[in-house]
Amino acid sequence: MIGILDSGVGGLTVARALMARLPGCDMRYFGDTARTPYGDKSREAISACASEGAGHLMRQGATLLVIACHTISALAADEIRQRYEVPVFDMVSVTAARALEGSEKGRFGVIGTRATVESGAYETCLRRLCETAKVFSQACPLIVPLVEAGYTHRPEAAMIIKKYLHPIKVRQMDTLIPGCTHYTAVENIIRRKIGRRVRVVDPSAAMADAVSSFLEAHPEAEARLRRLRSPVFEVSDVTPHWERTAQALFRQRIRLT
Ligand code: DGN
Repeated sequence: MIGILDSGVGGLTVARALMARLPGCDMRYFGDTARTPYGDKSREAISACASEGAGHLMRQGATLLVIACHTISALAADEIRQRYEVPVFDMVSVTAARALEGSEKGRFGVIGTRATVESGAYETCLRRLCETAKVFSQACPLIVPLVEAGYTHRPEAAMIIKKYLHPIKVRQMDTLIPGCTHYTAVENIIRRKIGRRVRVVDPSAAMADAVSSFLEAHPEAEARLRRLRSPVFEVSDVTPHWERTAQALFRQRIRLT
């Protein structure tokens, strides 16, 4: 089974892309809605919460882990990788690699939660892959609450996103990394406000491609993932609000357990 780990329900945007790309694979999602958001927590708190979530998925039988949350990927991926022997995919490595593939000038704008941006994980990863990469990062802490409040179509959302993207536009970055799961829900606004000249990376598609290429190259791993039942969507706290938000982000009716 592919274990998909998230801090809440934002990772469902990644789960959706994975499930569309790999319909024959067994998948189980776990989102920590009881303790979300992780984006304003310390490294220690994020590591502790994420380790519990990863441990839970491993006990349920995961043979491959997808960290479908940029904040966990930025702050706790190495720890999770060290602890378990299964292949672990994280949003930061996969998205940074995809960003580099199509960048002409090597100038990257990164937006994400406060924790992701302050960790410098995207900068580190981009520079490891390309020494001359120029990276400018901007924390956008208001976007997650706007999305979770269902404000995606309100003018307030567009105004706030425009303000956040302004410094990236001014610095003439050629590629934008929307480094947070929730930004998929406001992708149209982001594209409109950043302008046509900037390429916007799709982290969920990058993750679906990365896992599917890995499985093509490792048929023995794929055999262990063969789908035996419907996907399970588990969260640590179920409320009507999380059910509504989950549905909006997954864009389909799902049952949270
Ligand atoms: N899933 C988180 C991320 O991708 O960074 C956003 C939600 C949160 O925990 N703040």
